[in-house]
Amino acid sequence: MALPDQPTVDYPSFKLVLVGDGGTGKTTFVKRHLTGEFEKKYEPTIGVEVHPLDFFTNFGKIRFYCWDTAGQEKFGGLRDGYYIHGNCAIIMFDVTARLTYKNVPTWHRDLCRVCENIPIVLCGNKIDVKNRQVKAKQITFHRKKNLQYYEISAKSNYNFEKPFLYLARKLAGAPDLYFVESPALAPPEVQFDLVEQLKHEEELKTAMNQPLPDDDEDFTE
Ligand SMILES: Nc1nc2c(ncn2[C@@H]2O[C@H](COP(=O)(O)OP(=O)(O)OP(=O)(O)O)[C@@H](O)[C@H]2O)c(=O)[nH]1
Ligand SMILES: [Mg+2]
Repeated sequence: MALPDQPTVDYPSFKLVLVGDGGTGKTTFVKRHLTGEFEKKYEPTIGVEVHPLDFFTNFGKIRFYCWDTAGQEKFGGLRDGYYIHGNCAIIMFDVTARLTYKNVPTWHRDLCRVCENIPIVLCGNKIDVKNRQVKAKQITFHRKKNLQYYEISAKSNYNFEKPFLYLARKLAGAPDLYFVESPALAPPEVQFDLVEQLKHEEELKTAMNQPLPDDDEDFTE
C-alpha cells in the first residue's frame, strides 16, 4: 500500500506494519536496508516514516512498505490509520528488557483488531547483548497465536532477512519462494558470540516441544 504521493511500482507491494515498545530497535532495523533508508517518506499527519524495502525473489521483485512510527506509541495506542490496510506485520520486543516482551500481547491485540488474519512475525531483537533478560524458553507467545518467531540483532544484521522471507512466502502463497540476491545492508555495528546464540536457537527448538504454560502470568521475574 503506497502513500498518496509515492509512485506505485509494477511489481507486488505490501504494507508492513512495524510495532513494538519504544526503544526495541524498530527504526534501527528498517534502516539497515540501505535502499529503503534512502527512499523513505515521512507522513506527518500520522507521524510515520515509510521505508520501501525491495527484495529479489525467484518469483521476481517484491516490495514491503515498512511503516515505522516516530515513537508516539509512548502516548497511548497507535491510530487506526496506521494499521489500516496492513498486509503483514512485525511485532518487535527487546530481549534485554522484560517489559517489552510483556507488552507483546497488547500490540498483537491492537494490531489484530484492525488487521484480521494477516501474517505476523514476532522478533526478539538485540540478541548481541550479553546477559539477555528474556530467555529463549520463556518466549511462548508466538506458539499460542500461531506467529513465526525469530531472534534478531539489528545492529549485527543477524537474521535480518528471515522475517521478510517468511512474510513474502505467506503473502505469495509460495513456500518455495527464496531470495536470489541479498539487499544492500549497512555494515554490522556489533559483534556477538555466535556459538552462544546457536545454543539459544537450540533452546528455542526444545521449548517448542514442551507444553504451553496456561497463561501469560507465567512470565514473571
Ligand atoms: N545492542 C543493540 N542495540 C540496538 C539494536 N537495535 C537497536 N539498538 C539500540 O536501541 C536503541 C533504540 O533503537 P530504535 O531503533 O530507536 O528503537 P525504536 O523501536 O525505533 O524506538 P521508538 O522509535 O522510540 O519506538 C538505540 O540506541 C539503538 O542503537 C541491536 O540489535 N543491538
Ligand atoms: Mg523508532
